[in-house]
Amino acid sequence: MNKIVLITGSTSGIGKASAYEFASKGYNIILCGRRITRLKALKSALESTYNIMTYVLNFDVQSETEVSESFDSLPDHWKAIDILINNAGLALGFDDFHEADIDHWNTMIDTNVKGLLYMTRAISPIMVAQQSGHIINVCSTAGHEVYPKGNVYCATKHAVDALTKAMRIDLHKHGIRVSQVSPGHVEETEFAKVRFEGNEQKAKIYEDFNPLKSSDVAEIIYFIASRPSHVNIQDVLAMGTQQAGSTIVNRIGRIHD
Ligand code: 8X3
Repeated sequence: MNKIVLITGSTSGIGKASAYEFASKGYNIILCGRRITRLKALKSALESTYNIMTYVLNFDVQSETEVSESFDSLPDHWKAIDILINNAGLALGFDDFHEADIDHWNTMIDTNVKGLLYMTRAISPIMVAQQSGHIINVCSTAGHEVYPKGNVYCATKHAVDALTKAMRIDLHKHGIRVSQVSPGHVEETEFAKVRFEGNEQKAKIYEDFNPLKSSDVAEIIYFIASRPSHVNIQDVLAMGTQQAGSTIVNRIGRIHD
């Protein structure tokens, strides 16, 4: 019986790269996201390339009702989730605090914090009943440092860091591992496009250095998940070689291409 991994935000970026990474290693995957056309395309691509099964759940993690109804709708054998990857998250806006858009703040808090809470609250009881499981939260370097105009995005990722620790404290006695990955700049994602609301010019933030790729982060997540059961990697803080901090980037060109 293949292990089951559930990935939120699986239709793009780190979530999609993780779906490919785990599929290539023989996991069955519950693909979660808001965009049904992309979910169906991903399901068909993964099943035709790898000898695995996938199950699509189309919902928004911001809605507590949608989260619990989606989880309840899973066939029983799909509910035995081994790994939960809380990947869904976004940055919206890049403004000084006094000028920021409160709707942006609400959406980031509802997705990055409350969505992660709803998912974990729905799935952790199954892991407790199994006395095994692994929760991997996608945090950020923004969960470890605060940078100008990052205000609420950084606050939500600091919350993810606190929740990773809190989950581990409460769940480790049930044999459940709780880990996180904290990447810096990552390309092959919609992060910049979403943060700058489709403004292609502003979203060009990776042109003069090599950031991480979404597949680099997916490989780290798989490494965390594939350690022997007595090993729990608590956090992996990773940046591209040309980055040394949230605001410290060697923008001399893409020297690694
Ligand atoms: C993504 C990294 O520095 O843009 O979470 O916040 S950063």
